Amino acid sequence: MSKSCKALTESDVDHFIRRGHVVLRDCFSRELAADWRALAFSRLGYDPDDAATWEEPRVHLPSMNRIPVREIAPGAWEAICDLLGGEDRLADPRTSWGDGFIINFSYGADEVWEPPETQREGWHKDGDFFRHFLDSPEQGLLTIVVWSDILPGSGGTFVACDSVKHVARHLYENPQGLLPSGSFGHLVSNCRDFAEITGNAGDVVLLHPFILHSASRNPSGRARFITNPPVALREPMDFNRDDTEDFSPVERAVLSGLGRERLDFKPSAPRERLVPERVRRQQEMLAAQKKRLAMG
Ligand SMILES: O=C(O)CCC(=O)C(=O)O
Ligand SMILES: [Fe+2]
Repeated sequence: MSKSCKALTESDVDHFIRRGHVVLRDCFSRELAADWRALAFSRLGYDPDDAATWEEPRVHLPSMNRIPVREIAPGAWEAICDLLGGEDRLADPRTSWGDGFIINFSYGADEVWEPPETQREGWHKDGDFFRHFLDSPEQGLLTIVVWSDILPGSGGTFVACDSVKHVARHLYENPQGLLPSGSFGHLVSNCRDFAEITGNAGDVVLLHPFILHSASRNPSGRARFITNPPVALREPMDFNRDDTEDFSPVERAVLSGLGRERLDFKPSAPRERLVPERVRRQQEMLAAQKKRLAMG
């Protein structure tokens, strides 16, 4: 067992360890979601009521506005701290969420919609900005913040709930670290337990950082808004804590996936920050959008 949680029940934590995620409903204001969605349409120069103006099928916006998670969604913040072993293990107590939306307007709408079990493309582990090790601190948790109502078959993220152990084994076997792109997606062929993230604006899904996931096709005609902010740890994960009760649920899931009670893991190469092409593109996008808004 781990130390007691503030927000999550024992059954939430069990679910997180077995299926790599926990869904929290009604965590933040639907008004904030509506305001930031409306601003996103203005930033893009798209008409929210006319899908013919939605030029790109899929957009990943830079953030223009940010608010600390503890202010937007205090309950979700406590749950995040629970899964990481307490607030003092987080890199930044003022970790924020912003309006850097991943908008799925109509991705793959001209192809046949497939369920997660059979969709083969797009599976990945998040974290395009660092070299990945078993204990990496940069992406302590993956979150899906739901900013619009998402019905089934409408672009909700696909999740491979049983991917944590496969990713953990792959990272354990590669102590020199792995580059994010292309290193993990193939592991989805080992997975059998899939979910589609549906829900309402205001919901938050907290996922293990080793969860493989993929964008899905959206033939619904409704724009789907999420953000995917990482939560960084202050220190690398520790699979060899003196007291086993001090393991966070995220660490416990890794140990359970490896079939170990504890593990003295040491990376065999230096940690490395990467600057993804995405960041440069988003800086350009932000400058262009500020100009468009200023012109009214
Ligand atoms: O759009 C989605 O549903 C998933 C996006 C995603 O996983 C990503 O951009 O890393
Ligand atoms: Fe992702």
